[in-house]
Amino acid sequence: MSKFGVLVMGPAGAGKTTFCSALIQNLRNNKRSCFYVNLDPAAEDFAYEPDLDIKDLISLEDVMEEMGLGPNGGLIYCFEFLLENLDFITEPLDPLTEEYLIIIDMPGQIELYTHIPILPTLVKHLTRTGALNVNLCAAYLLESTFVVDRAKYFAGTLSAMSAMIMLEVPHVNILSKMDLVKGTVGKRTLKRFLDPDTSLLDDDPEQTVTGLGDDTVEEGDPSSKGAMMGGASFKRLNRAVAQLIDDFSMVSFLQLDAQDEDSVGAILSYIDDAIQFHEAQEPREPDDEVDLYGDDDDAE
Ligand SMILES: Nc1nc2c(ncn2[C@@H]2O[C@H](COP(=O)(O)OP(=O)(O)O)[C@@H](O)[C@H]2O)c(=O)[nH]1
Ligand SMILES: [Mg+2]
Repeated sequence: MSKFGVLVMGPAGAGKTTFCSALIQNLRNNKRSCFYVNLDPAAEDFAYEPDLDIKDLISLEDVMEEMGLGPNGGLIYCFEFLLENLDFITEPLDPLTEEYLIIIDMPGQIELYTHIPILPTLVKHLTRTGALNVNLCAAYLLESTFVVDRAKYFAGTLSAMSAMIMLEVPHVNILSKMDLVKGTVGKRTLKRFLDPDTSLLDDDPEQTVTGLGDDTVEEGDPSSKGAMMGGASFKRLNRAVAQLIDDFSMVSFLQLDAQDEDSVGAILSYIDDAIQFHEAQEPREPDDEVDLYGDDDDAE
């Protein structure tokens, strides 16, 4: 029996937990079952209580206190502990049928996605045939407000791409909080952000306004923010990042406004397609239909 799930990832504050709640609401409205897993050991507030919460295994607060670690080191410790105790996840997920969508809400620390092979190990465990066999899709959220800072946008896009390459599962990349930029960015410009366009670096209004695009600005302290962010090297770095993204041609974004049911529904259909959810659902037995009509007859 296969299982289906989505791993919701992205930087802190990108809107992951909000998106998870919106997904759960959407699934409920459509009479679909879901199982919500929180893997952020620092998360406190939930619109929907998680069905499984890493905090019941280990708390970040305790780890920081007892091990003398900071929040990022503490988080890595929590995940290493989780990997040593995978039954914590396996046992509750094991009985779920193919009707369920398992939603896994991740923490935002970038270390988890880029530095160490914790996530690939977890994903392999979830997807491995013979163990849980979850058809898993990753949803990587990036805040759409990044579009006002194009260097940040390309850096965020690079981190999405790095997660795609590292995890080797189907990916859906999402620009979240679209309601915040809808009125400020024109449709045509927005399109260039949805399908990352390197030429965005050529006509960056921020750079022209502040003069940061000028190679000769800011002599003096080379470590000043202005010198670093406005210098030729920074421009070359951004260009190289954008070129890399363009060369791989792997990343494009869907738009999300978590308050808008249609927007959430559209993203859910992409996720369903990526994991082939509908293909696996039990076809209704002809007998069931007879029963249904039978019920109707009874009601009349
Ligand atoms: N305007 C707007 N704010 C959002 C949206 N999604 C999330 N937020 C806000 O962004 C902040 C961080 O959201 P959260 O879901 O906790 O992010 P997480 O750290 O990625 O889990 C919260 O204050 C949310 O209310 C959205 O679609 N639109
Ligand atoms: Mg969260």
